[in-house]
Amino acid sequence: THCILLGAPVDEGQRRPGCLMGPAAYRVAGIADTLATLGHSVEDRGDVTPAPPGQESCDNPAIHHLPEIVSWTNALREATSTALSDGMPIIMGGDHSLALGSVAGVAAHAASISRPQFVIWLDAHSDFHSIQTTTSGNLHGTPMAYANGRPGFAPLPPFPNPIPGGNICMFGIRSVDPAEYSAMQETDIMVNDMRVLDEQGIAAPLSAFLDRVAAANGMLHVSLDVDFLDPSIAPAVGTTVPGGTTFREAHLVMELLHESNLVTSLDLVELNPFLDDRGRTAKLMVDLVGSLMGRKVFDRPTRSY
Ligand code: DIR
Ligand code: MN
Ligand code: MN
Repeated sequence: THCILLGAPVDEGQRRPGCLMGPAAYRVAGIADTLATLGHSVEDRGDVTPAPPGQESCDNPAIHHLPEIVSWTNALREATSTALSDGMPIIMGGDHSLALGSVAGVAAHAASISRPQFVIWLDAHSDFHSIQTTTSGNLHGTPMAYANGRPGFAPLPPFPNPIPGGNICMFGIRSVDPAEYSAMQETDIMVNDMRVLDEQGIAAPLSAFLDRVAAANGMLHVSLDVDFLDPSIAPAVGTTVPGGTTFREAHLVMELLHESNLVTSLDLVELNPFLDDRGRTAKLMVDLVGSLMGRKVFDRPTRSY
């Protein structure tokens, strides 16, 4: 695979400064070498630069840094769709508001080649607010609703070719606000919250979704939020939620995604290196990228008995 690294040092989608250091941390943690060692070609296109922010406003007074996020969305949509013509974009965040742009970019590209777009959202949160419904005002809590074509996103441009709920699968969910919950009730998004993982494990629900992607010849975008992981193994995130996925569950997700051969783009979001413990969260995220891209080291027999 030709892997295209795009740095997206977005920090304005939440209020805990530090995510802007994420792209640098992934580079220091060896993301390019990890991919090259697995036999992939790697092209680092550097950090995306947004246009200077404009004057956009909205009638929700809680909203934080809207003009900056509009600029990031436009720049990341273009960078991601361009990269997808050349290889597999890996968008190194940056907070999760970057997915307003990256997912718009992949959806626009998929529409241009008449393939359906699918998304797997690995996160403690559903990120299903609109600009109108968010009470925190943090736009990192909105990209999944934007991608699903929900109303309430002016002044962002309309999402290109909204992704139907049936093409969206969430894993790891354990923090959903009331307005997100009621909006999701109107969709057929496959929501695998932690209770589903406790009762059914990773493999069965994930395979059911991947079968749908394969049957539709879909493109699959993976959006990996650091808080998908349990805070005990991934402390470098501003919005820790207890009860996340374990090291082994997370690697299993990545290995199954690799074996499916369906993944066409990836976001790495919410890493806040300022909160990290000697780079361990950055290194874990890079190791997960390794599993997603074909590394197999976890008690996989290399011969049969
Ligand atoms: C909360 C937290 N639902 C909000 N969201 C996220 O502010 O809207 N935290 N995405 O990571
Ligand atoms: Mn998120
Ligand atoms: Mn989250």
